[in-house]
Amino acid sequence: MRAAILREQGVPVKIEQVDLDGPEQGEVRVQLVGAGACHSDYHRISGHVDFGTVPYILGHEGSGIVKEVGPGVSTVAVGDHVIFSLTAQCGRCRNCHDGKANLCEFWVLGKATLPTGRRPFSQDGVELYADLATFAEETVVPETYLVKIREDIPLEKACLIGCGVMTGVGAVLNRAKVEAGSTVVIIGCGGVGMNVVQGAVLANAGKIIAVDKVQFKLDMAESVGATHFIDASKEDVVKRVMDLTNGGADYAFEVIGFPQTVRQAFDCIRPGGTCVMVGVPFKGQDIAVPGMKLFWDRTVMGTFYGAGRPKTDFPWMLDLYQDGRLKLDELATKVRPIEEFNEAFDDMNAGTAIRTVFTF
Ligand code: PAD
Ligand code: ZN
Repeated sequence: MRAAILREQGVPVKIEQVDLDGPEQGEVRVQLVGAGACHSDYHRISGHVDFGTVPYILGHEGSGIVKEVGPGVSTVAVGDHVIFSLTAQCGRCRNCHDGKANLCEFWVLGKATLPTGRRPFSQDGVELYADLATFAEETVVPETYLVKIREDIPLEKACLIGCGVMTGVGAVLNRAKVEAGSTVVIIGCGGVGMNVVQGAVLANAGKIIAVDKVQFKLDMAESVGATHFIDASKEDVVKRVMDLTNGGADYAFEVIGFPQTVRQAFDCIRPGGTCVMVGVPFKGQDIAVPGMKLFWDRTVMGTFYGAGRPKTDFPWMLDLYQDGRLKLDELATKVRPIEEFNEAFDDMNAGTAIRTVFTF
């Protein structure tokens, strides 16, 4: 079975043959159908985030079909269509009860093993690290990481819900709770930022100001509902936002991962406004804002996974897609076989793709 294995940060990823043990208690084996290339994968590949667990099977955005269930599994069955969630949703811990499933206390992603410490992937008898491992033909995960979905939606599209859509739309609706009529700035309109734009549309925001350095991204942002556009490679972003909003936006979302652009987002908001950091910060970097500006009721907010409650949010998002009110087809700008792995990330860096979906 093929899988994309990161062996060393900064070195191109190879598609290699691996072995996979079957599911044990509470675990499920899933055959992947679609898997999206997210910048969070690239942070690991490039070394932007600390990463000790190699060799590692990459991938966290994905969808597929249940092939086998381990003992005790009750929420999915063989043949079910599923989307992978970045977080467990155990339904029993304090945060799950509190509606904060993204902070489920049984979250293990990042440890690169199953919750039991087991590592089901191996190669020539050597165990490999993995989290959801959606860049593999098949994977084994706890059932708490899977959301069963309706079967009339193509899985190559549905996979985008698992990270980019949940994070972006969720950042607006679940985390920041943007009110109708608000002015919203989105700095960084890639695979996740495009979904912040979509979230702002769903929130009935007023002006939706898209900021990017690539014209293609601004064009795409228009196609999903942004109303104003700033080319950060040519224009003074803060000044333009001040002009467009008469003194500052209500919300500004940073969706790249640089401290300078978080600061730029903060500088775009008015007194009482909220700056939301969606991008994953590079390792060891602090976020600094001027204290006197913060004093005037401004808020700086982080968001992991758009305050996602996967079992609640994925189904309504798919319903909106089916009704034409949430766009997925437009976001999946390229479909590639998993063998074209490195090319997809070249596209990401060149700014020529919103999301590439891998197929197997
Ligand atoms: P992407 O590479 O598709 O999009 C980034 C966008 O930013 C691109 O369109 C770039 O052109 C644009 N950009 C770069 N520099 C600038 C600049 N100076 N000014 C304006 N625009 C610029 O990445 P993505 O959308 O897949 O991910 C974006 C970030 O979100 C990244 O840091 C990723 O790790 C993070 C993320 N966070 C969560 C979470 O839970 N908060 C989840 C998933 C992804
Ligand atoms: Zn992601």
